[in-house]
Amino acid sequence: MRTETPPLIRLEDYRPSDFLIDRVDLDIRLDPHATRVTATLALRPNPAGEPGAALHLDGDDLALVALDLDGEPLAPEAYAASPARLTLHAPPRRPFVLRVATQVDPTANTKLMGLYRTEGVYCTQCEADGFRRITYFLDRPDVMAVYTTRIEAARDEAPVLLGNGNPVEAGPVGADRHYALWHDPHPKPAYLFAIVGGRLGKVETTFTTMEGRTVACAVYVEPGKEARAAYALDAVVRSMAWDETAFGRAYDLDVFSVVAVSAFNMGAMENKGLNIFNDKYVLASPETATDADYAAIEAIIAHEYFHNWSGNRVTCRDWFQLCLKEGLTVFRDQEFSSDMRSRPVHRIAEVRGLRARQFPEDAGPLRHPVRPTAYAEINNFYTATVYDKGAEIVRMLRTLIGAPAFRVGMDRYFADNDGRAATVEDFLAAFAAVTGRDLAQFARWYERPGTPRLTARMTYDAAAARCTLRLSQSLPGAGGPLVIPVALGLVGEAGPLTGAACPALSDGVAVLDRAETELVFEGVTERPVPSLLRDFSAPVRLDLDLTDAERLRLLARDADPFNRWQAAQDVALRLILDPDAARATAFGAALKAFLDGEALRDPAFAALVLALPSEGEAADALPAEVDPDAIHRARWDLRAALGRQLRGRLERIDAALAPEAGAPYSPDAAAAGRRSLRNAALDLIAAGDPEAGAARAAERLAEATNMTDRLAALGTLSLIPGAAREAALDAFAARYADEPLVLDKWFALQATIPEPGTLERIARLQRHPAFAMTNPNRVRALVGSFAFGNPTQFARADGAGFALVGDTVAALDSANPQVAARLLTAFGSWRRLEKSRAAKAAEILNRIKAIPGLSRDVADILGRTLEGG
Ligand code: B3K
Ligand code: ZN
Repeated sequence: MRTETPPLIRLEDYRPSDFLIDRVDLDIRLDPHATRVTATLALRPNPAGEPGAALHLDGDDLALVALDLDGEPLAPEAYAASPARLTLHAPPRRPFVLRVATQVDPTANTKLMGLYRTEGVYCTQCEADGFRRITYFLDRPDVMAVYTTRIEAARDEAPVLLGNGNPVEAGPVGADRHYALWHDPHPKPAYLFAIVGGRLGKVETTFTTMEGRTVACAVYVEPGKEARAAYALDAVVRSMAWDETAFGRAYDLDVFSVVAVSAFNMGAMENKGLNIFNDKYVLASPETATDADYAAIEAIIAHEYFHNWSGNRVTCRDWFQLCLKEGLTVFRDQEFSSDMRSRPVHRIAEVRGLRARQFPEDAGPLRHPVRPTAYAEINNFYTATVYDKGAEIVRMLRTLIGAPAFRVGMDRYFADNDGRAATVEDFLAAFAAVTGRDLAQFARWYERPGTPRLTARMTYDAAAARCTLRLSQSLPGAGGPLVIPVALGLVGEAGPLTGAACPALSDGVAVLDRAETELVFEGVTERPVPSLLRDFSAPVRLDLDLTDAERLRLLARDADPFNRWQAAQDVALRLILDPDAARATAFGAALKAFLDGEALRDPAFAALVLALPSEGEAADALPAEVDPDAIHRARWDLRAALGRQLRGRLERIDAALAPEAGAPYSPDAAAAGRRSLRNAALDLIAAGDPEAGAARAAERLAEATNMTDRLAALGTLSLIPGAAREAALDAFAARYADEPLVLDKWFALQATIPEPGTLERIARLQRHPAFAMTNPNRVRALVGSFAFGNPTQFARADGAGFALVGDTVAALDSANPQVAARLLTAFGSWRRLEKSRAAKAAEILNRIKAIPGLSRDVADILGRTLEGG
C-alpha cells in the first residue's frame, strides 16, 4: 500500500447538516484502559437539511458497545457501525433520542486527540475533530448543543473531576469511586467539549464581572507546582477585566478553570469554561521561566480566555472560517499584550513573528488564503497565515474605519451572531452595517494568497515645495487590487515635517485601493525622507528605494517607533545580503549615537534595534539559490564588527543595567526590557571578542538570579566552542535534572548551535533520559528547534540535517501525526535553496513519501510541499 494524496473537502460544497442535536447527556466512566462513554443525544431533522436523509455520525477509531433509539434497541439491519462512522439508514422524521455507548482506551491514545492520559491525568482535546474519538457524533461546528456531563472515576486516581460549564452536584459512588455532574447552558459545537480527571493542585481567586456575576477562577497544575501557577491566574483576572473595558465582553459562567497538562499537541485550547493548556504556557517561576515565557503565558491565557466570545459564543460555521475566530482572537490578544506592556515594542515583536513564519509560508508551497477554499486535513491549517495574517486583516479593518467605528462594529458582530455559527461574511457585514461602507473589495484579503508588494517612489520639486509619492501594489494571481491602508509621513533633517499637507491623507493614512496612486504633498520646504507603512499598517513587502543615510535619518528622527526600528533593520539586512565594511562602519556610528541618546530611556526598544534580522529573514529576502552558510557568515561578521565598534557603549550599558544586589525578580515589561538590553549587549560583546565574551558569559552565569539571565548567558556561551561551553551545559543539566520544561530550553539551545557537530550532539540528546518521543514539548524542543531554528545545519550540504528531521517525522507519524506533520513543514522553503541542497531535501521528502500507510496529516503536507512551486 502506498500513500495516496488524500481527498479534498471544499468550501463550495458546504451544506447544512441534515440533522441537529439539541441536547447531549454524557456519562463518562473513567478507566485507564476501558473508559465507557454513554451519550444520550436529542436529535431532530434539520429543516434546512434534506428530508428523509440517512443519519451519519462521525467516528474515529471507535468501538460501538450499545445503541438504542427512544429506549428501544435497534435491529441490526437498521444501522451500520464502523470505527469511522455510525449510520442509521432510516432515522425518524421527527425528534428522537439516540443512546450510543462506546469504549475507549485513554492510555493507548498517543495521538493526543480525543480522551487521553498524560502523567496520570485524564484530559481531552477535541478541536478540530477529536470529539468523534470519544463518541459517535455530528462532529461539525455548526451543530451546537447544550451539554450535561457526568464524570465518574476512582477517587484516588482522579480526585479532581472537571467538565464544561457549571458544577451541578458531586458525590461518592460505592467505596472507591466518585462522580461530578457538570452542566453547560451555552449551546456549543463538539470541538469545545472537555473533561479533566486527575490528581491536581490548584490556585484560585474570584472575579466579579461588570454584570455582577462572581466567577470562581482556578488554575490546576501538578501537585507541588501551585506557586508556579500564580502568574497565569493573575493573567486570567487581567484578561477578564480587559475584555470588559476594551470590548464590553463579560464572562458568562460561574466557574473558569485552566488546567496544565504535560503532553499537548499545541499551546492551549479554549474549551468552554475549561481551558486546557500545555504546561509550558502555565508554569512560571523566576528560577524556571524566562521573561519571554512570562509574556507568552500572559498572551496565551488571554487568547484562550478571549475565545469565550470570539470563538465560543460566536463560533464558526465550518472550518474554512477558522480565521473568523483565530485571526480575530490573535488581534484581541495582541491588543491586550500591548496594553499590558509597551505598545511599540509589542508591535515589533508581532511583525518579527509574522515575517519569520507567515511571509515564508505565503511564499512557499504551503501557501493558502487566510480563508482556505479546500483542505485534506484541517489540522494542517492552524497556520501562521490563518492566525497572524488573519489578525493583520482585522487590524487593517480597524485602521481603515477608525477605532471608534471598529468598536461599534465589534459590538454589532457579537450581538448579531451570539449563539450562532458564523462566517467571514457575517463578520464583515457587521462593519458594513455600522459604517455604511462596502467592504467587498477589502474582503479580497481573505481570498488572495501571497504577500503583496507595495512599491513607493518619491520625487521632490524644491522650487514648488512639492513632494510626490507614487504608490503601487502587485500580487501575482487574478482578483484585482487589494485595499491597503498605508500609514505615512515625511521626515526632514530635524524630524517629521508637520507643515506638509496632503489632502488624500486621513489621520496620517492613505488608502491604496487601485493598482497605483499618486499622493501630492504641498508645503514641503526641504527634501524629505518618506516614512511608509508606519506601525506596519499592512502585511505587505515594501519596496522603497532609500539610501543608508536616508534610512538612518528615519532611525534618528522619525516619530514612528516601528519605522525607526525598521530603518535599522533595513540597513542591517542590506549589509548581510551585500557586505560592505565602510557602510557597516557608518551603521555602527549611527547605532552609537542612538544608544547614547536613548538606550537607557527605553531599553526594550534599544534591544530590538540592536537585534539584527534573522538568518531566516535574510533568506526570505533572496529570490532563490539560498546558501544558508553564506548568510550565516555574513550576519556573523556584521555582528562581530558591530560588537567591536560598539564595545565601549555596550560595556557602559552592561554596567548601567546590572541589577541591584538582592533586588527581587519582576516579570514586568520594564524590568524585562532592562534584562533584554543588557543581555543583547553581552551577546554583541561576545560576537566581537569571543574570548572576553566567554569569560563574561561564564561570570554572568554564575551570578544570574533568574532564568532569563542564566539562559541568555548560556546562549551566548553556546556559540563559543570550547571546554567552558561544555562545562556550563553540563552544570545546567545537572541543576535542572528534575525540571522537564527547563531541560527543554537546554535541548533547544544545543539544537540551534550552528556547527557541524550539532548533528552528533542531537543524536546523543535523543538518548538522554529526559527526552521522550511521546511528549510533543520534548520533540519540538530538540528536533523542532533544529529544523526551524538552525538553518545552516538543517540545510547542511550533505543532507544529513534533512535526514535527521525526516527520520523523526517518519518515526513519529503513526503515533502522533499532528506533531509529525507540523515538523515536516520545516521543509516548506526547500525549493528556494541552492540546487544541491534542494536536491538533498527532495531526496528525503521522497523517501518519506515511499513509506506505506502515512497519516493523512503527513501525506497532505508532503504532497503540497513536493508539488507546489
Ligand atoms: N483553538 C486551539 C487550536 C486547536 C488546534 C487543533 N489542531 C487553540 C487556539 O488557537 O486558541
Ligand atoms: Zn485561538
